[in-house]
Amino acid sequence: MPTSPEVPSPRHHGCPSATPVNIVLGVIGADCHAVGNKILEIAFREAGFRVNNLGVMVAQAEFIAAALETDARAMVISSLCGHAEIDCRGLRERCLEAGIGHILLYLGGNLTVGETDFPTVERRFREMGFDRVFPPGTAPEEGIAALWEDLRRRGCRQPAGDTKGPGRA
Ligand code: B12
Repeated sequence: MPTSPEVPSPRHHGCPSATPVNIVLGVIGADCHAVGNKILEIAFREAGFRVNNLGVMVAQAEFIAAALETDARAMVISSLCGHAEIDCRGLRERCLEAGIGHILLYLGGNLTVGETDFPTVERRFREMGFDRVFPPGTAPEEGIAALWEDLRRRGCRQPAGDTKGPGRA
């Protein structure tokens, strides 16, 4: 499965430059590791995103519903417990089915158990349709910089004003 297609879907064709960029954040699957999620929420919000933080133990369908509801440009997904491959399988395809095939998919955390060769891990998740895959312990700032870079390529720019998102917390 390639990464998100070059041709944008009818939705997610870029963002009006004056409005804040919505993202959906969460920890996927049965994973309950909560601390990094809260840190990511604060960091992305302070960086200017409107963060819809779904928290921990989030199903793929919940990510997709939230992305549709908020017209999100990206899903920023964590997986810490080592089950990322199972929990993330089919997500890109489900996004395509839902009409948000062009949404950016970011993934980070402790994605596997006992596998230390990150380039191999990264390749596997890229083949599953993730746009960016981050190794264990990646600082939120690295993800934020990458996201602005990807969004800029799609015609978005960082807004100066409203940074409050529709998140739960
Ligand atoms: C605390 C903890 C727990 C607590 C969680 C409490 C809670 N509600 O949060 C409890 C005790 C419940 C727990 C349970 C389990 N845990 Co635990 N846990 C940890 C521990 C010690 C710390 C996690 C933490 O809070 N880190 C601090 C935060 C700030 O860091 P972070 O989560 O990594 O997130 C940062 C970065 O990774 C990054 N990041 C994260 N996601 C993303 C995404 C993107 C896009 C980007 C850019 C960056 C990014 O930014 C975050 C903020 O700085 C880690 C070991 C460790 N030192 O990391 C193990 C660890 C994650 N747990 C582990 C395991 C195995 C489990 C269990 C399966 C154990 C068991 N057999 O039951 C269960 C799973 C339960 C479940 N359903 O999820 C393993 C995972 C193994 C793996 N993947 O290889 C670890 C690595 C321990 C180990 N070395 O074996 N755990």
